[in-house]
Amino acid sequence: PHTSNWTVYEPSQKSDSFHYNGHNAHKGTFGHGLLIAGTGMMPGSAALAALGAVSCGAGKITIQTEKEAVPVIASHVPEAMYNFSAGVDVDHAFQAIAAGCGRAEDDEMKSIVQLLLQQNRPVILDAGALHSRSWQGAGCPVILTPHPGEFARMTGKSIGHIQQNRLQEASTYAVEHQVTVVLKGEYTVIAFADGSGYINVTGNEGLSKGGSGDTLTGIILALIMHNSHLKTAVADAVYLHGKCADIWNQMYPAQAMRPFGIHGLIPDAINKVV
Ligand code: NPW
Ligand code: AMP
Ligand code: MG
Repeated sequence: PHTSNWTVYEPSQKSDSFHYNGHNAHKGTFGHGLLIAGTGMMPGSAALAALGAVSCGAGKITIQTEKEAVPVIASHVPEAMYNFSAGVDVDHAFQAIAAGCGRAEDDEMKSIVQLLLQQNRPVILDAGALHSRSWQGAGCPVILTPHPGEFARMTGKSIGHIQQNRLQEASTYAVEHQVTVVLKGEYTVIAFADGSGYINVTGNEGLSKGGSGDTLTGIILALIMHNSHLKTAVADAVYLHGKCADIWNQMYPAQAMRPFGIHGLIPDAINKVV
């Protein structure tokens, strides 16, 4: 990529991501997000994503999942509502949609993604919703959040090659497919369709535990709904997620950090910015 278009990301106090006021605010002001996530086998992924979303200001969250997943999710996120349909109710008044956490890359997920790309709200695709395909012609902003293993599967390249060329590979993909790519891992890179991008410097190995990425998906969902500037919303989300782990490390060892603890650190992470 043209590295002049790439910068280390520093959030601004003025970002709409952190402006949560307004005299007539009500839950509708802050957006109703749809989270298509979790299964009976992996209910925690949906709970972690929903916790990320609610803790970052989502007004309402509806989770489309399997019935068996609900007791686990509801015990951790009583704010969430549910939808058990197999398809997607794209007519519903959601402001943004995130899909894939705790889901397999199966035919059902593929047809859901197909439907999501035909509507006009921003879509965040993670885990089982990431597969090699052309995203071109999508009617909506598309944000892909692969870790290096997922990005290797999407591109057909090796994890080693991806890791040695993180900026180049993420940027090339983003420009070619006209999507936003959040290539996760140490120094997450956020590549945009116009060739520009950010490098995130928050976060540490305390996040290297199954479930951290699911929380990030929920945080992006929330910030996308109340920050109409998509680039800033995504970058603020990645920054905050990493900042939670950095705040933890000021008090405790990274080893003892757990993904379920991330959402509890979000208030401190936001306070450090504003
Ligand atoms: P290796 O072999 O470890 O070195 P998968 P997943 C590689 C759900 N979850 N740098 C990794 O490499 C998710 O949402 C549910 C380099 C391996 O090859 C998904 O739906 C949870 N390599 C599903 O589980 C908690 C890296 O990628 C491959 C890398 C499967 O997701 C856990 C693994 O990727 C989980 O979130 C890096 N930074 N990061 C729950 N509680 O419900 C990854 N790799 O096969 O897509 O497996 O990421 O665990
Ligand atoms: P996932 O693999 O989908 O669970 O996502 C893991 C999340 O934790 C991503 O947001 C990664 O960027 C983050 N993460 C994992 N390991 C590290 C690390 N060593 N330094 C910074 N962030 C990390
Ligand atoms: Mg993941």
